[in-house]
Amino acid sequence: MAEGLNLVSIHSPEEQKYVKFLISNFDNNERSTWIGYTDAQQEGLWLWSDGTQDNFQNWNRGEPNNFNQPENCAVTNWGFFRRWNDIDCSEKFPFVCASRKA
Ligand SMILES: [Ca+2]
Repeated sequence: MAEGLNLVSIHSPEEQKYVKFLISNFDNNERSTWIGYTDAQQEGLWLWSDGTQDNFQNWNRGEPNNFNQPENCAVTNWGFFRRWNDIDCSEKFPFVCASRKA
């Protein structure tokens, strides 16, 4: 990952809406897209890779389910409701990054 960049973190419905908007600008199909949410350090403890506060979640119903054990990374735009799913980190998806403001 380039210096100063992280996978995007999401902290409110407004930020979720904005990330969805960004994705739709690049992908008319609005396919599943990586966000910076992970429980790789401790199963079930979900944290943002940029170290920001864990104050908002938007999981799809039944997620996170760690179905493929492990599913330690998260995508947004999953399923009919286009919400979050935990999924194997080795899967390939587009991603949204963010940089900190100076
Ligand atoms: Ca899952």
